[in-house]
Amino acid sequence: MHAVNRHTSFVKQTAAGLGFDFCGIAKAGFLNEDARRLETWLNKGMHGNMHYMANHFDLRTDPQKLVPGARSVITLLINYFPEEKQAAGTPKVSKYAWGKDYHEVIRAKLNHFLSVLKTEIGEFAGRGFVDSAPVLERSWAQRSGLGWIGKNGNLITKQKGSFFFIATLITDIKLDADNNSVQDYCGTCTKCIDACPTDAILPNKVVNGSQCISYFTIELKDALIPDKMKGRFDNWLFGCDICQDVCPWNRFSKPNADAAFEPVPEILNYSEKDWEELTEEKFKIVFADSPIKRTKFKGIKRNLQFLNSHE
Ligand code: B12
Ligand code: SF4
Ligand code: SF4
Repeated sequence: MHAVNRHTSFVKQTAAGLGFDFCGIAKAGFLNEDARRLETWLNKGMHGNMHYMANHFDLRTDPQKLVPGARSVITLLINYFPEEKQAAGTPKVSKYAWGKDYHEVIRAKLNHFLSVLKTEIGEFAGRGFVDSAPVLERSWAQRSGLGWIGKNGNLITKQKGSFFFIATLITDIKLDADNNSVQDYCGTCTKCIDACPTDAILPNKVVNGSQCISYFTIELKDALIPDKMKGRFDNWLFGCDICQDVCPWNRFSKPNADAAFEPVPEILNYSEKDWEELTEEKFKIVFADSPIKRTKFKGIKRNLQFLNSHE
């Protein structure tokens, strides 16, 4: 018992020392209720063209299938709330995409975290994930007591809101789990549901991915955005922050201090005309390290055209 506690406190201290904003621990196991929610979501086609979401159902709902022998799931939150604002009237880019690509920034941090843990604890099985693996990251964050899943589907911390990336480390070390009886502080609020321009937020904390502006502007590949969405994007060029911007808990957001998330100046200042005049060559240079490159040049041009098409 003593040794278990020692590892737990070392994990927490190391996470804080490496600049992770929050660290919570849950016992690894099959996510029964989440599996049913995910199944319903997939059966209703709420993943749209994101076919990868229908893959690896077993791994996604059971960390022991992803990391054999897994005993603990460590969840780390990384603040990306920026100090700056985009210039008024410019095409909007969601805040998570203002700096360097978080996948790379956080993967490096996770590797460092793992190596420090191994020097202290010795060899163990452990894999770090951020975003792209079959892991229900928000569910684990909630299970490890870091916050609650709001009506807008996001994991919200009572202390600092929801503008956080989630990273997950699945390991076979036995650790003490955090108290996971987190209260839900949404109460009677419905601000996110009322503000979503495409009605993607449904009752019971279900977000229809295939109706979300983030899906249309980032995930929808090689296809035109459906006409029925015309006039409903509120000038969002890449992603959408509306359901978080209106959330009262984000009054408690504090700017991050990570140089890697320093905004690309063009994102803050580019007018519609600048985006229109942007060449593929320049796009590749300016957004070389940015999450924006996910849509490729073609995707940004398609989104821009879509925003203009109803005016
Ligand atoms: C696919 C995906 C999308 C899709 C679909 C969104 C969706 N609702 O699933 C699209 C492209 C639309 C999208 C958009 C965004 N995304 Co996204 N996305 C993902 C991804 C890759 C998978 C999510 C998933 O599993 N969806 C399937 C559904 C069924 O799962 P879910 O929504 O998480 O719901 C589960 C839990 O909420 C749980 N649950 C909810 N309520 C309750 C209640 C009970 C009682 C129980 C038991 C369980 C439970 O049940 C569900 C099934 O387990 C994750 C990364 C990852 N690997 O987890 C990032 C992730 C969820 N996205 C993230 C972000 C930041 C965004 C955006 C804010 C980006 C933007 N600004 O444009 C928007 C927000 C849209 C929104 N309101 O949800 C962050 C969220 C961080 C946070 N604080 O919550 C993640 C975790 C990426 C990361 N590593 O940081 N995303
Ligand atoms: S990100 Fe925008 S479109 Fe998607 S659910 Fe939130 S408010 Fe709606
Ligand atoms: S806007 Fe209101 S209902 Fe939506 S997530 Fe925030 S507190 Fe919950």
